Amino acid sequence: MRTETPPTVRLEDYRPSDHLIDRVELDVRLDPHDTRVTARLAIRPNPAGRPGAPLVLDGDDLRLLALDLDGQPLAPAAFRVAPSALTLPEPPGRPFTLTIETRIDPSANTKLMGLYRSNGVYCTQCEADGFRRITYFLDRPDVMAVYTTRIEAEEAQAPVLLGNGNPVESGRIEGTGRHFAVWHDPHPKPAYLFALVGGCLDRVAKSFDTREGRTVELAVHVEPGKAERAAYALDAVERSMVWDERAFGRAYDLDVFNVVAVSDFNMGAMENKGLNIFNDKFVLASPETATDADYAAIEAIIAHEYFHNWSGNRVTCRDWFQLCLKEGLTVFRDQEFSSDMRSRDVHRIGEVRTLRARQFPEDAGPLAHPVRPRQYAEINNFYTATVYEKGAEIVRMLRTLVGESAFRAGMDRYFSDNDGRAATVEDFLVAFEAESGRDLARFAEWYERPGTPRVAVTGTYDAAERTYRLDFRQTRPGAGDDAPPLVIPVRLGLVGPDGPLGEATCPQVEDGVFVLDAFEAALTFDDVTAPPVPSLFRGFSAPVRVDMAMDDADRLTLLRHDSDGFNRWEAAQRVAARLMIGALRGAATDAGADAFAAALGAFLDARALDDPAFAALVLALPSENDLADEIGAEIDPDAICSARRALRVRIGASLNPRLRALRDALAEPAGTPFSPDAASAGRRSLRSAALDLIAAADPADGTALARAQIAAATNMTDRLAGLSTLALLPGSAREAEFAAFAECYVDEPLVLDKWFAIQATIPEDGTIERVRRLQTHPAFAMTNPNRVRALVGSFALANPTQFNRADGAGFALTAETVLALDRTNPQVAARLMTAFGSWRRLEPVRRAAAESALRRILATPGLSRDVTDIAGRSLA
Ligand code: 0A1
Ligand code: ZN
Repeated sequence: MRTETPPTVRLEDYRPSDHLIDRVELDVRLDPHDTRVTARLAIRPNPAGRPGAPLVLDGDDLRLLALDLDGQPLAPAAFRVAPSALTLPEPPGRPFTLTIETRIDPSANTKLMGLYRSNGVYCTQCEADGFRRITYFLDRPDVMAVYTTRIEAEEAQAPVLLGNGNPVESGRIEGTGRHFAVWHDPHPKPAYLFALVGGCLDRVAKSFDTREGRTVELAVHVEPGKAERAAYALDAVERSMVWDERAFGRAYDLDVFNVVAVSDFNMGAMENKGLNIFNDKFVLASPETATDADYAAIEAIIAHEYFHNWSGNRVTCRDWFQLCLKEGLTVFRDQEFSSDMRSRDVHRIGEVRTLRARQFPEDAGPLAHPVRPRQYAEINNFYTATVYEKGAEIVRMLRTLVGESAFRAGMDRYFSDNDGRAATVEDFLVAFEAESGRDLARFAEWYERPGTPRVAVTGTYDAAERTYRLDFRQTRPGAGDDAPPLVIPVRLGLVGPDGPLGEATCPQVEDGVFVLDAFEAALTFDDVTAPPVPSLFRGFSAPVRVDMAMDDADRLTLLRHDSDGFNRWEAAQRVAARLMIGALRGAATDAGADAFAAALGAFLDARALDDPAFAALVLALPSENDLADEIGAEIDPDAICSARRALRVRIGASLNPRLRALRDALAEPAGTPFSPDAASAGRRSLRSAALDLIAAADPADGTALARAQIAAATNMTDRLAGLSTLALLPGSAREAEFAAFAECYVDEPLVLDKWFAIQATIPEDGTIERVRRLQTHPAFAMTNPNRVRALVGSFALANPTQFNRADGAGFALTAETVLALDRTNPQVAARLMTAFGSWRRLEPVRRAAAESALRRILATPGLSRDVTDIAGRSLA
């Protein structure tokens, strides 16, 4: 560990590699502490590189054992070696083979990058730059090679040996207790997509025929004894394959597709070619251990990693600045998949909630960056909501602009023109320009600057002319004063007192979309027979903040009558947010809250049973973090929490009989088998949303109902919802249920994560002590990223009142954890640090406390590059 001022990598400095590697033959002899890797690399000068340039292979924490060039040991004067690079100052100016033997210790690899052991299973994580921890290499995505991998291990320790591509050969090495497997991947790939796995694993499998006539063996591998929990993931793999063939014409291209679940993993999952490696949280599911949200996340992440096979693997990124090219596009693809599997409106609302909860605050704080960043000190810190989620929104806007059919044709062209290549954002846009005939040069600006745009809108009705005029004005906070206007697709329509005003027309609106491409623009609708309510940014057609003065009554008209599901939900959210923010500024009235409750009641009467999932979202008021984001400055989380609680109490009281009736109507008849499908999940979510509001207004009743729900629960969704409701109701019942839960799931780490998380998010003063106590619980481990995220991550990112305590105790707890973790796993430590991302928007006392915690972190000797980067940018 060393303190370093991280060198900055800049997009403008990109140049092609001076050398290329065409073929890699790896021989990996696995051993818990002394793994030997022999890499035979077929290297040649790159015609596009500098002639005669030295060969500098990347390394990280490696020990070199032997080095040959074309079969001859290299003289010591012919190379230089360090743990972080292997240099041949004068490599041959012709193709040659370099054979490198290195030694690594997978058991000591606590960073979980490169080759490591998770619960005894050997596995790898190479994105973004982990391959250099396995062997010296040109570890950059534009160096693409064909890999053959021989894996050898003690058979008792690792009976299953998996690699990229197709299996070629396997066998025992007689008399040694060892065995081997050889895998060959015919598709050239960058090193970040390399993977291997060795361990004791059970599996579920099935075969799948692609529409191109290839029979593929699909398999999901999990820890012994957990195979039946892998069935849902396997089914999701198959559904993903079918969907990508139909929706994007993309078929799978190998004979096997393996998914492996491991328990120690820094991120969600990884799309290694033919061998996706997953955090087990996103594979394992049974009704007793996984919630509906878990099932949905498994489906989405299985799909995401699978879809990368084309968007990321067949077509990869030229450099890490283009990360959104694979990630934004693949998120868009997995969102579309989930929307097709589930309810599109409900899914869209979920996508926007995530974007607003994670990306908007990032874009408004010190860690803001463009979707295509122009520089980085540590690339692993750029797997962000901006690159992923805002990146996906850009693809969605592109589809809105060019239309469905040109979009699909553009995707086909992008894949075929760039197949087997490392591409750029420009390569992506060119494909859509060619298919749509539209100049996308100005649209490309979306990739270039940070900040969430604002669009201010005013509407004017002219009764005499029967016209309605909308004036738009866009601004780009955070993007710089010279930022040009963005091309913003505004999907919109007008709504009257009884429903959408279909007859109103406007020449600039085509297929319901107006393209705002100047700082200011106006629209006029004709034939508007009554004062309308505008429904703007339907389906959240652009990732912007919309400022429009509109009274609650008009918004509630939208809740009732808009044809757009997203905007119906949005209308209720806006009213709720206005009421809560008004209350904390002393400007809201009880009458406003009561009118809102009445409107919600009418809405529930009319629609709740038709679409329970949607109704549950309407009842879930904007979160404390949503409100903080909207307030934007001088934030007092305690005041926000009280204002939100007060509105929930009022609504809960006013709707109590209805909510109880709804719960009864939605109760499942005894003996109904559990199904994770969207409709069943929707009914469960509305029942629990109702419980939550009942409990807010009547804690005694809420406690009784929550306990009854827990006692009667036949699945984790209902049980956990009961426990979450109880978590907000201090008292002995809560503690008794917490204790009973822990006892019941003592051997289920993923379930205990939920228990850690619920307790870490209790908005009470005692939570700090509770979290400290839980850090010493036998089930907690700083070495496991899921445990850390469940306990400390939930505290720092999802408990605004306690993380932001005015006495600084929340910041101190988080800072201590970050510093302790940084010694073993800097990547996860750096992620935890992002909780400080909104510190400048706090009121002065909290702001000062956060700043001093940040300064303390930054001043700590021996800090990793990962944490130095986040702390440094947070304070800049
Ligand atoms: N590419 C993966 C996410 C991922 C990124 C980085 C990792 O290590 C630093 C690991 C996984 C995905 O998008 O799913
Ligand atoms: Zn991805």
